[in-house]
Amino acid sequence: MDYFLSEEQQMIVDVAAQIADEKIMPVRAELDEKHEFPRAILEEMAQADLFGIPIPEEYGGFGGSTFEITIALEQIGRACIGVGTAFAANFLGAYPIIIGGSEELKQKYLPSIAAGKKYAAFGLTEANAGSDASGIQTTAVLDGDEWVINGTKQWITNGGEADIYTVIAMTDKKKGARGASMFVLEKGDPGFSFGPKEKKMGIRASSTTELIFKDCRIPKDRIIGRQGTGFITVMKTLDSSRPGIAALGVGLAQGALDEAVKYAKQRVQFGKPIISYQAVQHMLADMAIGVESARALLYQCARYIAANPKDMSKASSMCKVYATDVAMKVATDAVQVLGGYGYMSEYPVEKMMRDAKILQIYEGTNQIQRNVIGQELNREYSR
Ligand code: COS
Repeated sequence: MDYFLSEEQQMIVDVAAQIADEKIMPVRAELDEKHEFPRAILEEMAQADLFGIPIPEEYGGFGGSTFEITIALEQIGRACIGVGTAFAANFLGAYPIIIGGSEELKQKYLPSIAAGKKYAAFGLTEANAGSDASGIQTTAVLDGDEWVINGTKQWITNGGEADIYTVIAMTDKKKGARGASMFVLEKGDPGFSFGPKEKKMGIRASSTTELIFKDCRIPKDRIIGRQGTGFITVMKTLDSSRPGIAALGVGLAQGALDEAVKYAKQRVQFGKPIISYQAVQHMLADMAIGVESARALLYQCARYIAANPKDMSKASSMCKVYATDVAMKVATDAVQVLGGYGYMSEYPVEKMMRDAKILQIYEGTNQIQRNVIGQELNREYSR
């Protein structure tokens, strides 16, 4: 399929694809096995200017839209969504500053993220606040010229590895969602520590830890935007980042399809390569339809969001749900095509199937995405 990419966009695809094929694929199994953070690969990506894609030009970035970051993440996801998650989490961490940060915060933090010199992370989830994002318990209280933060964030991607953390805390519990505010935390702030690295089913190259705040003190001007705007900033951040998760899904599904076709062409049973049997061909055909339809929806949503940044929720949730459900199905079917070999870690589809599951869970479960789409439909049809 031809998606009519500009010369610049094709260049992004080529650069990301080269890193995926040459730097990530040869080491992805080892990173997974050792639960190893892919610092060397992220450094290669920084050298190739991929970190700057969604950061505005005035802060050292490339000023790309959702579409440009989407096509880069798709290529990285084709090789390994563990590495893709560690990479994408930087943008999730940077979006709150881009969306609501003061000029000073933007100048201070965005150039180093754009250069890949400092990694970023996003702190929303807590033990009792997952889908119910406004149920957070972490608090921030102003004491003179400092905010004092107390609480624990859970399952934070890039935890411990990142230098810059955008974190939401309640500044006025009585006001519910309207009483939350966002802050920039730095690794090394007094009272800020990390829990141990979580052991996960998949995406093991990415680091996941708790963020622990015990009377953590930060300067007053580290608040992002006005007090009370934190929840809206979080919602806008997730609207901005979810197409990136869809892109990791399309990439993973493409990678799984590639492996399944390659295997079906060389695996001989009953005297013929198994790709010559209709039962296998139909599975591969359905996988290919899934990948291409997910990509078409993702590209269209990403282009729509780029042109209509104030109306991104529904498009963002739609591509996230669809592409990640496709990724799970295609990865599962790829394991089936490879049969017993597919179940062994010797072939990459075993890891792809383990990895795919998180796509349906993180950055808002696919059930929450359907809620968002349903609520938008309700609003549209009430006008
Ligand atoms: N953009 C801008 N504003 C938004 C918004 C969006 N996408 N979504 C909600 N808001 C606003 C609402 O308009 C409302 O504003 P008012 O106070 O002015 O009315 C406010 O935010 C609260 O919205 P709502 O009542 O819909 O919030 P809920 O608590 O019901 O939660 C969902 C809504 C479920 C959609 C939200 O909690 C969510 O996205 N949960 C999933 C969180 C998630 O993705 N977690 C995983 C994190 S991994 S990084």
